[in-house]
Amino acid sequence: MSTAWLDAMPAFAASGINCPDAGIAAVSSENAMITVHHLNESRSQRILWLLEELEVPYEIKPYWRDPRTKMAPAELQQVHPLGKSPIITDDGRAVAESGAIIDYIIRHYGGGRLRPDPSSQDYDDYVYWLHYAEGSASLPFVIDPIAKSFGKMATPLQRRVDHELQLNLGFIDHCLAETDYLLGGELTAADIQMSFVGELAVTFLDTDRYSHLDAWVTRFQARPAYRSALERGGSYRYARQPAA
Ligand SMILES: N[C@@H](CCC(=O)N[C@@H](CS)C(=O)NCC(=O)O)C(=O)O
Repeated sequence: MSTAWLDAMPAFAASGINCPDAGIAAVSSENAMITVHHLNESRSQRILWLLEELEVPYEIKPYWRDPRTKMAPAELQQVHPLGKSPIITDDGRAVAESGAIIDYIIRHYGGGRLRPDPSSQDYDDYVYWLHYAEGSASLPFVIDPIAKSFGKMATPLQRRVDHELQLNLGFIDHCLAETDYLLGGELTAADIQMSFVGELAVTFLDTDRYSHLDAWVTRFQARPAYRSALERGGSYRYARQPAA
């Protein structure tokens, strides 16, 4: 495959990244502690939560969205060419993409915690949720505000988005009907990966019809590790106040 397009993109060229390494790039590192490249009000909050649950030491390098465009600063492209958050750096490598980061942290630092036994059927479900969160469930939430910004012109698209939102939220709600967490009675990293979808739902939509999902968000947001991550990460509009 031609890589001529790389030359046109300085951040890509500088990183030396090619496709097989696209999510995991070599970086220089002087300290061994995990650094979370954390964008305010973003998906990277869940990585802080995971590290708090595991009690793994980490440091935060904060980045701030442009107040007008809401985009991440260009500086984040120095860490990974796509410049999206979350990214972690650890042991001389940058790992991007929430699901890949969670999988990496669980494998390297989890010590068997927050995941089912890899030989069990539950593990297949666990991998499903890790992929489903960003591969399918988030997509209608990303398209929804774009469709809305086009107003009436986007009515057919909006109908499709509304259908996808209902389909996915109905599915997640159904999966939580009889258990506290996605894989049963205990929190796993699958809940952490899926948490952003739940938080988008309770923040932007009426979740009366999705009471199990709503209760799950309330439940995980009350966890001490979740609250510690909030304190460390700063302002996060998707966290509800715990009931008094
Ligand atoms: N699927 C990616 C999505 C990454 C992503 O789009 N992150 C958003 C924050 S929630 C971002 O960096 N937005 C700023 C920008 O696009 O400039 C993941 O889960 O890591």
